[in-house]
Amino acid sequence: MAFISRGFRGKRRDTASGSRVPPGQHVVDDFPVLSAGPTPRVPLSEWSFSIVGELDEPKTWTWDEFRRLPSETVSVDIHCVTKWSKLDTSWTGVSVETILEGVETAADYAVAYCDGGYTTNLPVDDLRGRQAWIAFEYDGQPLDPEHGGPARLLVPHLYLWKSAKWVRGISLQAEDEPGFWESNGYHNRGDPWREQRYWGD
Ligand SMILES: Nc1nc2c(c(=O)[nH]1)N[C@H]1C(S)=C(S)[C@@H](COP(=O)(O)O)O[C@H]1N2
Ligand SMILES: [Mo]
Repeated sequence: MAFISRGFRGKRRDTASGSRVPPGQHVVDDFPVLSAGPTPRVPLSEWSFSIVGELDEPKTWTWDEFRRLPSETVSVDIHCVTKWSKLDTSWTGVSVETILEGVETAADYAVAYCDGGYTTNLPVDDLRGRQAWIAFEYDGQPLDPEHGGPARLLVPHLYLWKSAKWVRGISLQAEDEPGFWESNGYHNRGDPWREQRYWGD
C-alpha cells in the first residue's frame, strides 16, 4: 500500500533494510488473476503429477497418491513482475523437496509443465530445500481454478510467473531451456530482490 504514508502505519519492519517488499513493488490486498490463456479444467480422476526427464525412471502420482504425500502449510509473500506483491499468503502443498526424495538425477535444470501448455524453467536448486511447493490449498480452501487449481507450483522467492498454475509435472534436464515467458522477454531466473524482470536486467 504505497499510498499510505509511513506516518499512518506506525513502526513497521518493512522499512529501510528490513523491507519485505522488493524494489519497484507495491503491496495489494486483493489477489489478481494473471493467465496467458483460458483456465483448464481437468477432473481429479484424470489428474496426475510426474517427474520426467533425466532420472532413472519417471515417477507419476495420481491425485489420491499425491494427496497422501506429507504436506505443509506455509505463509509466504508473493511478488508479480507486473509490480504487485501480496504479503502473508497461506498455502498448503507438498514441498518439491518431498517430491524429489529418492530421485537420483544429475540434472541442474528443470522445466515445469502444465495443462494448457504453459512452461517455466528453473534451476533445480531453486526447487530444493523447502522453498518450492506443489500447492493445492490457498487460505485453507481448495485452490481456485483461476489461481491454478487443482494444483500449482509455488516458488515465492522468484517472481510469480515461475509459479506455474495447473502444473502437471517437472522435467529434469541437463540443459537449461527457457519457458513460455522466458522465451518472450522475461528474465531467465526472476529474482525480485535483484529486480530481474526482463532479459538483460
Ligand atoms: N499455467 C500457467 N501458469 C501461470 C501463468 C499462466 O498464464 N499459465 N501465469 C503466470 C503469471 S505471469 C503470474 S503473474 C502468476 C499469476 O498467478 P495468479 O493468477 O494466481 O495471481 O501465474 C503464473 N503462472
Ligand atoms: Mo505475471
